Amino acid sequence: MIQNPKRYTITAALPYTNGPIHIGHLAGVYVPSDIYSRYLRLQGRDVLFVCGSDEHGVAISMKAKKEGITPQEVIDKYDGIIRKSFSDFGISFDNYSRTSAKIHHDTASEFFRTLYDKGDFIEEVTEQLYDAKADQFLADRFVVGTCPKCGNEEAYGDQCEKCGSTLNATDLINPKSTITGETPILKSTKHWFLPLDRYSDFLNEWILVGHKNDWKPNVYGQVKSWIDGGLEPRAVTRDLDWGIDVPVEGAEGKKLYVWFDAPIGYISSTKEWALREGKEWEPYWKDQDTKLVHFIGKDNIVFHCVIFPAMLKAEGSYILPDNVPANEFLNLEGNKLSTSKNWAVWLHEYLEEFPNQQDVLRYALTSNAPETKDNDFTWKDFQARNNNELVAIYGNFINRVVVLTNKYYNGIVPQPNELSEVDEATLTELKAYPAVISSSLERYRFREALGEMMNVARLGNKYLADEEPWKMVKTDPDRVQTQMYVALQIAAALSSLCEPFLPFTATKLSRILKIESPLNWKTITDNSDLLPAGHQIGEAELLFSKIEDEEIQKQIDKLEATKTANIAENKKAEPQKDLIQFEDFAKMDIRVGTILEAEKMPKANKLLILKVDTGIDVRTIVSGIAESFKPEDIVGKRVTVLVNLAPRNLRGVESQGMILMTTNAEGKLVFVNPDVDGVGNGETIN
Ligand code: B3M
Ligand code: ZN
Repeated sequence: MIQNPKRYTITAALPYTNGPIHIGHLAGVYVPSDIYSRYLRLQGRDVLFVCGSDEHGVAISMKAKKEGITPQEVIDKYDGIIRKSFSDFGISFDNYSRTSAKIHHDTASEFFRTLYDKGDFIEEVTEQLYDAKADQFLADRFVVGTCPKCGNEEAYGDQCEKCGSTLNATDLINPKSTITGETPILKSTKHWFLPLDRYSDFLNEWILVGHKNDWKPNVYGQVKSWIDGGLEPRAVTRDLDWGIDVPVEGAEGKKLYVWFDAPIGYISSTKEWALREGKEWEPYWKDQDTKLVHFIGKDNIVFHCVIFPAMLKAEGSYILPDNVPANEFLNLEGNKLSTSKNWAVWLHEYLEEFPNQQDVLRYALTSNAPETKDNDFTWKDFQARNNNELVAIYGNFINRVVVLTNKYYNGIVPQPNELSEVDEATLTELKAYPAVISSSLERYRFREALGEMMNVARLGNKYLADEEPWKMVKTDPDRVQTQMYVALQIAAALSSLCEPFLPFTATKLSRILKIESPLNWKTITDNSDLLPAGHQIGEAELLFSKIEDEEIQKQIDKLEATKTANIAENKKAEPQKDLIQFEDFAKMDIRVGTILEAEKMPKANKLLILKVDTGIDVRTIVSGIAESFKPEDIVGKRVTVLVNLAPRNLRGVESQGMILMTTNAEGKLVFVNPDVDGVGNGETIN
């Protein structure tokens, strides 16, 4: 682990521009990387925080085919949406580029060419999966099949999202083309392979020995199992029509594999920034005094800890990542987030529902961040975090300090008198918090750091609750001046200590306290006179507002509707039964009827005893619909009745016929209702 780096290069995984981003992306990658970058800046460190859109790869081509537009139109649409989402949520990239940019094509091509000219690739003709019907090779997401490692039946040709394994398409069991559904054949084709096996010793030494103690266990474990499993050469080119051309002779129709070019996107984004800012890019990628940290989700671990470092090592002039603090996955209301099933909270939609409440989501996601294991986002928890913590602790403290300072002193910070022991202890505890929060952040423990930041607000609340300035303002105004001065120092410290986590709140609070720029955390540690006597603060403004049950129920209902739609969309019709002859059908006597009476069958949860007017007679029919209908709700219901079904004895009651039912998208029983206005009971249906 690098000590006292001169500068930091922080990267966040490049989002594919095949769809918008959701809370899982924020929780897993973008909020933690933004917290870390903002934190470092508040220490006065030299930080470069880069990202960009990942615009090649089969995911883009598939989206284009699905939407009937070109890949360029797909990436332009979603690059714009994603950039806006990041900006809306205060993800403070120093540069956000895109891999379709020329600077990236040039950088990635040059990188490939350097390795090619050094003879680092294996050039080989191999058998690859081919869809004869689509006349296309099947790489990556163009093929799905059963993962040979974990049995996931929806594994892609290059990776299994369930177990994180990185695969070769030919590894898949029972592969199927995602273009035509056909079973692929094998066809020869030439590709260039990165001989990962040659880097096994280097990776062992660098990671399994060198980073055994400072890389997160979930990351170290996945990398170790991958290295211990034996590294093999991996193709870094593809037979595709979308991507970066392979810059060597004899490679017509070949593109760079997206996972070869995408990580190089961090470097091209750095170059783009340097060109714009008139800076040197190379120190951020080649100076040993630079700390390089990759923020990613767990499905990207192997690409960032094995493949990209092997590429950097092969090229020879680059530094290697000091840490890759990958997060696990965030689930939503107990189910895996899914773009394809629309099971997500999309960032652009969140802001429509909760305008200007970015920090509430940042707070809730950090509080539940899947740092060591998959975790679950629920709307109820989101509401509780806002109401019970942000409103009740943070907002309440600030509101009391600002309201009382305006009420007692017209917003002017009062001159403190002699500090009591409690005052001294409180200010000493306050000055320790930058180091406490820093210690968690330096170890990428963002949930823990957030909790410590909130303890500063708790410190303020406790101080005011114990001191109760409002009770002695008339009897001992000198004491109250000191109390309010102490409380104001806590508020000032909070405006900076919260900035990495809640940047919008930090800006608002700084504006209320009239603090020109975020306080450097060293300032908070070194002295407690952050808001000197005589400083004028502004009027009180609510930092957070209570979220009502109705607002949350609306979000929960929205997800339920999505679930229903998914069930309906994914419900596969039962296969057809064996053919019958017309004579068989003619034997059935199906009539229109009306339910006259209904009651529950004693000691039988599912059964109702019905009295049905069939037009022929009024008869008893027992029906298994008690879990879907209350007796009183179905009296008078017009129904379809099979009247010549042989009577059956059900729990001592003779049932003479069958009411026709089916199930709806939620799996609930419903009546097969003939459209029978004006049709009398007894009319035949077949
Ligand atoms: N586009 C993210 C993903 O796998 C991928 C990251 C690239 S970072 C170089 O969804
Ligand atoms: Zn798997």
